[in-house]
Amino acid sequence: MLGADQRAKIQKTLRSDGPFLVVSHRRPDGDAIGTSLALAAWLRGEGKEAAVWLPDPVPANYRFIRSVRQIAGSLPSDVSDTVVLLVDCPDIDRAGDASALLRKARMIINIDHHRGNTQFGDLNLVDTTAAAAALIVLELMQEAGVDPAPEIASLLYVGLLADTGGFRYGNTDARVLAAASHLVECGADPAELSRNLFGELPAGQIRLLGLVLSSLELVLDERVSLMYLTDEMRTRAGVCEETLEGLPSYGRMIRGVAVAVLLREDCGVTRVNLRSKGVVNVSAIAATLGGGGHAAASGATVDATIDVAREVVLSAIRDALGSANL
Ligand SMILES: [Mn+2]
Repeated sequence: MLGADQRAKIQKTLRSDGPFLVVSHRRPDGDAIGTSLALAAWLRGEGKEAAVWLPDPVPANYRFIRSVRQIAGSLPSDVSDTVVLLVDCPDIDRAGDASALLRKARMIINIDHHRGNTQFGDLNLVDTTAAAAALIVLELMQEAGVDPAPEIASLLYVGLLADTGGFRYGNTDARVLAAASHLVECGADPAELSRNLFGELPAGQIRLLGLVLSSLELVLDERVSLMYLTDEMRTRAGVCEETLEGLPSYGRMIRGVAVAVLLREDCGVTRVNLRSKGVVNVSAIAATLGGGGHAAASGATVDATIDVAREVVLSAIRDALGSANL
């Protein structure tokens, strides 16, 4: 089994007294939020002290999760006695400004599934074949002989749903479906959780989706789709932030498109989301832009206006498609 030695040490640490602090990455997604809360709830269920802290606020579309209220508003000033568990975090710097403090923890445990994880922990459980960090935490629970309580099962199910796009992306495999089945047996409600995650949107988000879809551009022999999300579109739709799951994935649905790009204006910089059908490794493209992610879903930030970013991104994609000989 992957990292058997590290696993055994992590299980031993999880059985210790703690205290524990669970942290995930900036701009938290469903896997980061669900997995962090699930891990802390498991530890608390075992009688340990376990808090969750996230470097950015939980987006509105995840506030249906009741336990997000338990997320700490601030970090403790001293973590020298604390075991810090970083989940879904390829690098400790992804925890933002807190990373300097977190490095002073008694112990750092790194539980992640991103390729390119920097193995920054004192103990590292990095399984890049896992569809979600939630899957790794579930397997730790199963290994410890624990069936997740319904609340924990639901949190882990949210992680699986979010990272597989509702069990549709290329990372959907027998292992993640078996895990989902087990979580349903333990009390997760698949229809309700899917509806909460993908089907409970304010009208403004649908208006914004319409504007983004209308911006579609096909380039490079129609193998690359580009869509844009600008501040002007947010104003027209009457929303402050986009909370649509899978917004970057629409361009990938187009027949013949190998790489889908969503460029989002964000406070003077441009956020770049890249999606592929698995043939082109967009995590390598994101890496040339200083970002990262997975083979079929990655992202980067370009410190430039959306027009300049468009040229930078297209040039990186042109190089990648050229060398992939597609
Ligand atoms: Mn994840």
